[in-house]
Amino acid sequence: MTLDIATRDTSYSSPSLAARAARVLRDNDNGTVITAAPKLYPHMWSWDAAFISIGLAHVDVSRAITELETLFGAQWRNGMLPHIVFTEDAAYFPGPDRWGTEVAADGPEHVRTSGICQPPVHAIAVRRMLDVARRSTRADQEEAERFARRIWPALYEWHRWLVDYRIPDTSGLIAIVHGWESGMDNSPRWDVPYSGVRPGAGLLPYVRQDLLQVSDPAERPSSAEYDRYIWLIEEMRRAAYDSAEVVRRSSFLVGDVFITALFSLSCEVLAQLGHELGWPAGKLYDWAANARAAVAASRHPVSGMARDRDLRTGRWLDTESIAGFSPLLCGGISVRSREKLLSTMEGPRWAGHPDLLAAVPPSVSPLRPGFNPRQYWRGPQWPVIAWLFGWAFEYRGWFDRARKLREGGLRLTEDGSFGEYYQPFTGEPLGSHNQSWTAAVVLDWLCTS
Ligand code: 9WN
Repeated sequence: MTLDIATRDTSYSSPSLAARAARVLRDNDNGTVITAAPKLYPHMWSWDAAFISIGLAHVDVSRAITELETLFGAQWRNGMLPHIVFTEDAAYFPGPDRWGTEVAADGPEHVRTSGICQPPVHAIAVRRMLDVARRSTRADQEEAERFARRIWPALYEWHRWLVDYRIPDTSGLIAIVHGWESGMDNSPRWDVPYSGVRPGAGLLPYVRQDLLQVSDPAERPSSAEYDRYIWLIEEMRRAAYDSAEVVRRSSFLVGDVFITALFSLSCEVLAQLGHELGWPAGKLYDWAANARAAVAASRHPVSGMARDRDLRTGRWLDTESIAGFSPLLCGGISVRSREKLLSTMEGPRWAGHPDLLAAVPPSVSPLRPGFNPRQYWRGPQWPVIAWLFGWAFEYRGWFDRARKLREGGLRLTEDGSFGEYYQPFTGEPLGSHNQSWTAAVVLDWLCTS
């Protein structure tokens, strides 16, 4: 499905790149939602929608608000924000029938969703949208403020659900029950826990549609990985998507350090927003502090990289990935440890690797055995991840570092293809082209220089 517009010989000027990015968001608007990508992902994804709303805020504040309202309109009655809100499009597997979330007592009415969640970046999106709107017209500013005030309790409930159901052990890490919840589906982070997932005889046959939408199937997860992904859905469906029961039964239960760090940061951001908008912080600062401490405690004693924890075996997962830099998102470590982590991130094993086209940290280090520069979360660079770290760096006041990530991100994406992810040495766009969240973060980078 790739559009033939991407070669590294092309490099658009900022205004025309911004115009192209805005057009991608417009073209991916199906009238109800802005789909995550034109063909590969014809629905609304939770964390994609957050980034999309940030990009949209630069072109149309009302439309940005609608996007988040649609997502929160699908929030489950128990507070969970689902990872997919389905449109009518049938060209994605697993679709709503396979998820079968109608069996859930807590599901939303009038809209079909998946039964898992994704990283909690939504408070960051609302914060960013508000900041952007405040630089626009008075009408935009007032509309964004009204919206932020209105959505705030729903954001709080979403965070509360994570605390109530997803901190099942004393590590204090937020647990995921499916690699898709991490947003980093086939990252080597999950190889060990997935080896404990054994698809049973009840795994009904299925046809993958994702492989039809990319030029090279090797860029996507393997069939063995997919069997496990789909089996986990079967397990959850059998537990009727009861939040507590799913955590008790799922054969995949991992404390995700990246989600925990984002949760900590988002709690802090939400508390500060509440302060501005007249909502009490409730437990947000406690939740933020506990999550921050859990991230700090997960660090490898030698490398200082944060680690996930397999909660089924009680073992730390030493696999190094971009998630190892999670303490840089939420803080909570000493200045010395922080400097060490920053120099690892910017050094030759990661973003400063001499062969990279752009100084953006890849999903795993090019020096790691098994690094694959073309395969999904096993090596490529993801612009949204660079944006997230850049935003967090700016939030912490590290403006120079934030600027460098922004420059790296723009170098990566200046060909105007808005790839889902990029081959780090050549800058070849991979996966889907015209991916909405890539266009959105490019817009944000360009409009706030
Ligand atoms: C499964 C939509 C989503 C992103 C994820 C990314 C990928 C889906 C898939 O696409 O996941 O949720 O089918 O591969 O890994 O981060 O939200 O862009």
